[in-house]
Amino acid sequence: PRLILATRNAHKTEEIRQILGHRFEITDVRSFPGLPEIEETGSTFVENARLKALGISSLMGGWVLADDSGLEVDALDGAPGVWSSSFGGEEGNHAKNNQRLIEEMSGVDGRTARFQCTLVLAKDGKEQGVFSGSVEGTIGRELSGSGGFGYDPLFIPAGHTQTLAQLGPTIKNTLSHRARALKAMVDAIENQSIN
Ligand code: ITT
Repeated sequence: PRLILATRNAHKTEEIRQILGHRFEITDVRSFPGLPEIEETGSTFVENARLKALGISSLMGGWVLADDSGLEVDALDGAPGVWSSSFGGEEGNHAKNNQRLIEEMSGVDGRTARFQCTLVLAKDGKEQGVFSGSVEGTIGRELSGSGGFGYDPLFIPAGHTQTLAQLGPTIKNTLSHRARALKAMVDAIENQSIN
C-alpha cells in the first residue's frame, strides 16, 4: 500500500523508508507541492503529530503518517522537547540547535536525555492509531560523527560509547525512538487492530 508521510524533513522520510520500506510505498508531502504547511501549535508530541496527520489526511485519501519527535534533556527540565527543531533560534537549523545545546550543557554533570517519537496514523481524514517510542542516552560535550541529522552528533544512546551520528544508520534504525514507534505501529497492523 501507499503511505504518505506528513513531513517535510527528508531525514525522517529516509529513516522511515529504511525501516518500513519493504512494506509500503513511501512518499512525503514534498511530492505534493499544493499542500499547505501545517502549523504545529500543540504543546505535546501527540498534539502536533495529530495536527500534521489529520491536516494532511483531510486533504488526501489513503494512509497518512505523521512523526513528531524531539529531545528531552533532564538537566534542562525536558527542553528542547517539542521545540527541538527551533531551539537555536531558527527553525530547522541543526547547527544552531546543537550549538545552543552544547552551551546550555557546558559544566553540567548530569547529562541524561531521551529522544521521543510519536506517530499518528490516519486514513481518509480519520485517526487510526497513535504509537510512541523513546531511546535513553546522554548528551556529549562536543559534536561527534557525521551520520544522521539533528542532535545525533550529541546523543550517545545508553549502552554505547559513540553518538548516533557515529554509530550510523544501521544501528540507529534498530534502537532509535523512531524505529521503536514504527515497530509498535507494525505490530498493531499485524495484529489487525488496524486495517
Ligand atoms: P516535520 O514537522 O515536517 O515532520 P521537523 O523536523 O520540523 O519536520 P519536528 O517538529 O517533529 O519535525 O521536530 C523534530 C526535531 O527533533 C528535529 O528537527 C530534530 O531537531 C529533533 N529530532 C527528532 N528526531 C531526531 C533524530 O532521530 N535525530 C536527531 N534529532 C532528532
